[in-house]
Amino acid sequence: MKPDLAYIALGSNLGDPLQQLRTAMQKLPRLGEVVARSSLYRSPAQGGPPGQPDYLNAVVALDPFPPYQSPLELLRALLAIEQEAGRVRRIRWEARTLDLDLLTMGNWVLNSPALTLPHPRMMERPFVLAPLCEINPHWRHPETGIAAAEALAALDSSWLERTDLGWD
Ligand code: PH2
Ligand code: MG
Ligand code: MG
Repeated sequence: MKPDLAYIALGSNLGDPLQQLRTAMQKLPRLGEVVARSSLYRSPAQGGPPGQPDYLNAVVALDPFPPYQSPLELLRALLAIEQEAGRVRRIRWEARTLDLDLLTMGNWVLNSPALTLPHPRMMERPFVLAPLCEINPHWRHPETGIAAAEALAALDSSWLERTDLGWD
């Protein structure tokens, strides 16, 4: 695969999560070519307020168009798509209509107030690592060299279900 692909995690657990993720997937081609997309995964909400609905999660690989080849520009565009889905930000890790997280972009390592790359919690999250491994089993963290598959194997992911829900 091309080296400067962006990997984006999609999540939703409010409203109609399947429809939210499908709509987001229809919008991502505004930002670049979607070169891979994982299955849809279901899991209980990890962290945040109790009693939340289950999440649907997925990961896509995007080859960004020139205006979005800077991580901060791509992030801005992802946040705009969240806004279109009516995303409300009040409490950390509360239920949300749409979460679009920029996981990694090429070998970018970034520690700015607006964005940390790679995503600081991605290596601890089976709902990110399993779909990432599905689309690129060879992906490695650019700083630590740890492969997504190794990180996933070291975690309990028994609570994560790969669904047979379709994107269309
Ligand atoms: N996202 C969070 C917090 N907890 N749990 C699941 N299962 N899936 C998520 O996408 C998720 C979460 C913060 O973004
Ligand atoms: Mg998130
Ligand atoms: Mg987010």
